[in-house]
Amino acid sequence: MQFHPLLVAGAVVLASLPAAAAEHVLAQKGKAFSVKKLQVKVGDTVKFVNEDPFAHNVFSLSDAKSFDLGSFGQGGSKTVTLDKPGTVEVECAVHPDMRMVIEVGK
Ligand SMILES: [Cu+2]
Repeated sequence: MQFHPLLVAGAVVLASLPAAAAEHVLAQKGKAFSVKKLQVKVGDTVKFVNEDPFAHNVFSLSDAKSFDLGSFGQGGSKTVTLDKPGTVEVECAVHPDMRMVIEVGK
């Protein structure tokens, strides 16, 4: 039995597609992040949501992901895409005690 070349090519493309990226929601509430540690995969996004009645400025200087979301107030949200594997240490420029870690796996 012979396989049609186009069918074989299609199967290869389907098999190599990455899994759908997930969105993780991470709240800032009571001058703290809702979780201290988050496990994600490369390509996933993390949505930072401010539930405090004052502003936060979430940032990271990590090699795996360096970003600065700027100051955003209550109800505001910013989304970050984790595009490299590694450890991302997340901090808040307004509240030095606010810290959490995102582990980005392959
Ligand atoms: Cu803060």
